[in-house]
Amino acid sequence: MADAAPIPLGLIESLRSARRICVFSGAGMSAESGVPTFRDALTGLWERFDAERLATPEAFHRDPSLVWGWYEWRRMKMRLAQPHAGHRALAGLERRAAQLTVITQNVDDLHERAGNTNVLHLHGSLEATRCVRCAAPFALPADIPQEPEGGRRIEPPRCASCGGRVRPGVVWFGESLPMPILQPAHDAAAACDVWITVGTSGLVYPAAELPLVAARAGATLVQINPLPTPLDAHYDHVLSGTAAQCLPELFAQERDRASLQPGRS
Ligand code: BJW
Ligand code: ZN
Repeated sequence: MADAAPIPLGLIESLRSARRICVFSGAGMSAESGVPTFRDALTGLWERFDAERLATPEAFHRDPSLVWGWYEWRRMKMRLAQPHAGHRALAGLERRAAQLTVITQNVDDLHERAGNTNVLHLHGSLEATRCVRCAAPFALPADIPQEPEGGRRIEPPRCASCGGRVRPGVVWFGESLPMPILQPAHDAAAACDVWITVGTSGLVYPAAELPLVAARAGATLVQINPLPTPLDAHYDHVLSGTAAQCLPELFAQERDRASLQPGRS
C-alpha cells in the first residue's frame, strides 16, 4: 500500500474472528470518487460561504435559491461520481463474511451503488426531497442535473399538494437525526466486534458519539484517515491513509491470512 501505514497483525486477527462489523463513514469516504468533503473550501458561487452556515434551516429560510442551488450542484457531483476501490472492498466484505452494517454520515449513495445493502444514512440523502410545509415527498427528475461548474442560484420547486417549498432530505444543524436510523445505528455500535471509522473529522454530534458506544461495548476500533482527528486517542488502531488505499489492503490481508489458516467459515 503506497504511502499508507502498515496494517498491524492484531487488527487482522480481530477482523478474522469478528462476527459483526460496523463501518462508520464520512465525507472522506467519497473524496476519491470526486465528491468534495463537507469541510473542503467551497468554490464558485459559494466561495465566500461556510458550509456549516449553509447547512441550516435558517439559511434555507433566508435564501432558498442559494441553498437549493448548492444542493443541486452537489447532487450533480454525486450522480457523476463512481464508487472507488474502498467502496468495492466493503461490498466484497458484505458478500463473503461477517454481518456488516454501514453507518454513513454521507448524503450520497456510493455505498449502495458499490453493492452494500445494509446502509444507515444518519444525515439523510440528497435524493430524498420533501415539502417544508406538509413533508410530502417530492420526485426529483430522473436525469442528472446540468449545473455550471461555478454553480448557480435555483429557486426550489413547489409541493404539488400545498405549494410549500421543497427542501433537501438531509439533516441540517439544529435538526434531530431520524430515530428509525439513529436507534439501529446505536444498537449496531453496541453489538459489533470491530468498528471501522473511515473519512470523518468526528466533529459532528450525535454521530461522533457512536464510536464511543462501540468502544464502551468492547469492540476493537480502527480509524482510517490521512489526517489526525480529535478522537484518535479512543482508537485501538489508527491507519494513516485514504479510504481507497486502506480498505482494499485491509480486507485483502485479512482474506490472505484466512486462506492460510483452515477453519474459517
Ligand atoms: C479522508 C480522505 C480520503 C479526506 N480517505 N479520509 C454536542 C456538542 C457540541 C455540539 C453539539 C452536540 N450535540 C449536537 C450539537 C450541535 C451540532 C454539532 O454537532 N455541531 C458541531 C459542529 C459542534 N449537531 C447537530 O445540530 C445535529 N442535531 C442534533 O444534535 O439535534 C439535537 C438538537 C437539536 C436542536 C438543538 C440541540 C440539539 C445535526 C447534525 C447534522 C449534520 N449535518 C451535516 C449536513 C448534512 C447535509 C449536507 O451534507 O449538506 O452532515 S453537517 C456535515 O458534517 C455533514 C456531514 O455528514 C457531517 C460530518 O462531516 P464529515 O463527514 O466528518 O466530513 P468533514 O469534511 O468534516 O471531514 C472529512 C474527513 O475526511 C477529514 O477528517 C479528512 O481528513 C478525511 N479525508 N480525504 C479518508 N481520501
Ligand atoms: Zn406540501
